[in-house]
Amino acid sequence: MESSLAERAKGGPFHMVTPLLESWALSQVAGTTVLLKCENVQPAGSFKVRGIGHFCQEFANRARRAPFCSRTGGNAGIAAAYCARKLGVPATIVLPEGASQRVVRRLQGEGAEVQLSGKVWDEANLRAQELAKRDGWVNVPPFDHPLIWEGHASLVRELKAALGSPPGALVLAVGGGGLLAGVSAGLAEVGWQHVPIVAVETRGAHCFHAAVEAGRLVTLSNITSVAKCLGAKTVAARALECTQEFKVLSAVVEDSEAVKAVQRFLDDERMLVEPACGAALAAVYSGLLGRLQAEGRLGPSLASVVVIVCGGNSISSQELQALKAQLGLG
Ligand code: PLV
Repeated sequence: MESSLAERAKGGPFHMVTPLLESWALSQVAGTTVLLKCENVQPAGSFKVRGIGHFCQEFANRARRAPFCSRTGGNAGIAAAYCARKLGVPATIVLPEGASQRVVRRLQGEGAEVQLSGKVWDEANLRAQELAKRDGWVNVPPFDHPLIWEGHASLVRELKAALGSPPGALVLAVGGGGLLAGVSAGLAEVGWQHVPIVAVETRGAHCFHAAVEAGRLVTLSNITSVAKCLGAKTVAARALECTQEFKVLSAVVEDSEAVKAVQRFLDDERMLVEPACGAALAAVYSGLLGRLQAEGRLGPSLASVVVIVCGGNSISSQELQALKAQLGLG
């Protein structure tokens, strides 16, 4: 007999416990122990499967037999398509026009239907909401939902289990702010709410930084950064709220710093990640951590720094070459 959706949902969770690796090369640069939380090895290629897997499982448990529908800069859609395949339900993924062909093929490989709509994430989002409403589908939100944050929080439980005592700081990238909100929830859960979070964006995708500076949500008029997966025009309200409850240090790096970080990380650790993740790595490689320490915003001697290597599928050796050429990095 065919298993029910709820039974298949019990086969989860869909994410894996990821390695926490000490990086000799990044530790040399930072002058303190740098630990890499390797979300790049998750199924579907990024941390996104934590939150989205949890969201999809919760819905499946409630036996809503609706197909999934997601809109995304790439990785959230791949995670949603992956979870839908595991659950045996159809998925339609809406991407902005100009999305990479490789990502489209990857989604189709997961069995999803792909629709292209709008120029940036927010426009694809409107189309996905329309579809969800019209056809009664479950709209899988990439970052702005409590179940997504609950799912991402598992990352911090793993850190607690591996480290025992809290790190000196945590570094992560911010797009729509789901990872930030989820990690914050996790920190509160394990009693580590005092750990500073360095929240990095690239210039041109800096909706969180703009909101922090203005003290209210800000909508960017356009996404100009090459880190398209950080390209939400407005950050989730919860991410901004987190700055009141946690020690969040918002920072912006240049595209060139993010892309250089991708190249250096590839050479240092033999792992290829996309510029969205390069933004977090640039906190170490570009000396941002040192500057925050010099400004007294981070303590002078950090026991260790955990960098969340969020991963990402929107990169290949060819794309990295093209990005470097585009930014004049040779
Ligand atoms: N990317 C989302 C949202 O885009 C997406 O649809 O794929 N690192 C990587 C590799 C990512 O893919 C993302 C988000 C982030 C970091 C940032 O995570 P967030 O959105 O939870 O802050 C707009």
